[in-house]
Amino acid sequence: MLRFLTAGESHGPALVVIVEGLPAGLEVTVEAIQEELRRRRLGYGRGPRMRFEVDDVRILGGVRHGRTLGSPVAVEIANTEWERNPDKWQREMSVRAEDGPTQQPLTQPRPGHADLAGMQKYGFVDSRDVLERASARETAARVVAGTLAKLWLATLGVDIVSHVVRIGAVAAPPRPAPTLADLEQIDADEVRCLDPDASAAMVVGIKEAAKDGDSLGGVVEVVAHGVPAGLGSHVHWDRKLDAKLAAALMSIQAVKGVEIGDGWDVAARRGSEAHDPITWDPDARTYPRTSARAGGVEGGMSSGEPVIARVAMKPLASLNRPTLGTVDVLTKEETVSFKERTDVTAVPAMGVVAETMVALVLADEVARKFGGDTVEETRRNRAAYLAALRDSPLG
Ligand code: EPS
Repeated sequence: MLRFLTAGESHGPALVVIVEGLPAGLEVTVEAIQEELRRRRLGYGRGPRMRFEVDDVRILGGVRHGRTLGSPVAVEIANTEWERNPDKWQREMSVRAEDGPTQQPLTQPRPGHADLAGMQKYGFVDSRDVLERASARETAARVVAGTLAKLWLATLGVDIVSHVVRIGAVAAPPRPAPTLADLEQIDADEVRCLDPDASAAMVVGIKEAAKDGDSLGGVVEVVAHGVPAGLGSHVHWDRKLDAKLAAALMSIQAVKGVEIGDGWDVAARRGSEAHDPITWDPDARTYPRTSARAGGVEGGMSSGEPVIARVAMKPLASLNRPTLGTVDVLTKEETVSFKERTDVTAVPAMGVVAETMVALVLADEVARKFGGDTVEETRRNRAAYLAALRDSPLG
């Protein structure tokens, strides 16, 4: 339905993304894409790259005079590192055999990174052949795809926000799910956290980890508002909305856990305290729930309530001061891994990427349920579904 592919390496010339399945007539600007990419660069604790990386965007196809054509949308994001370093990255990452290699191979894989398994799987002795693609730089291309999905969803009254609820040992106190109205405040905060005290403590934690050359993980919450009841399905394992969200969120670099609604916590409760009571709204002729424990998904389908997912990111496996033991794959000597420039934490940015992945899953489900070759047709189909629901015996 809606699908996308990315290509490109972190220090290569560019990332590219192709998004297929968008309807015609969607208003798209380079500025809207750049704004989302700017949000992805946010967050205290990012490395030096984020200060000079500009995410130079060029739309190569699928958009004419500010609107999608219904054809695949192709976007290139140039890598500033490549431009700036003709002697280093342009040679190191050159596609021509005669240009390389220019550096010693990286033979001491970082524990917790894709390095070693990737070297074994693809037959490389230089872990740069793995890490350049495993890098979270790739999420810039996903955010471009996600911006297009968000723009489409916005025409259907769906919007998505994220905020940071934990970095390392510091957790923000529980609060109701944020809405789009909170986004400005979230993005203005150094770590994209709504609680000022927690935010300040998170920054202190990041500074301490940075001093030690260490890294920190954390948790973000993503919330989608305006999702109609009935996206996804209970009828097959691979049509369940929560399963799709979990897979999409788990695919983000360094993510190790995803929960929908109260997730792990409900396992410890009794059934009478684990589900969301159903009420009736006679004006809207809908069935609001009085709590959000299920995170807006019941039986693999959206319930009409906000869809809420939490995403846990491990501390980045690249350490500014490597201390974890590894083995040099050529000499078999025990050592510590090679040093690679890195962020102390990327949790605030991961929230923006998580919004992106939720948007792409929801847009795919919208395409599946409502179809439509034009933005207007999808909007009509959605309105007709909701009207039919209100006029049915259920409404
Ligand atoms: C990353 C390491 C760092 C991050 C990078 C992800 O890259 P570099 O080694 O070039 O400083 O900055 O993130 C991005 C470049 C980005 O755009 O998010 C890694 O190893 O995953």
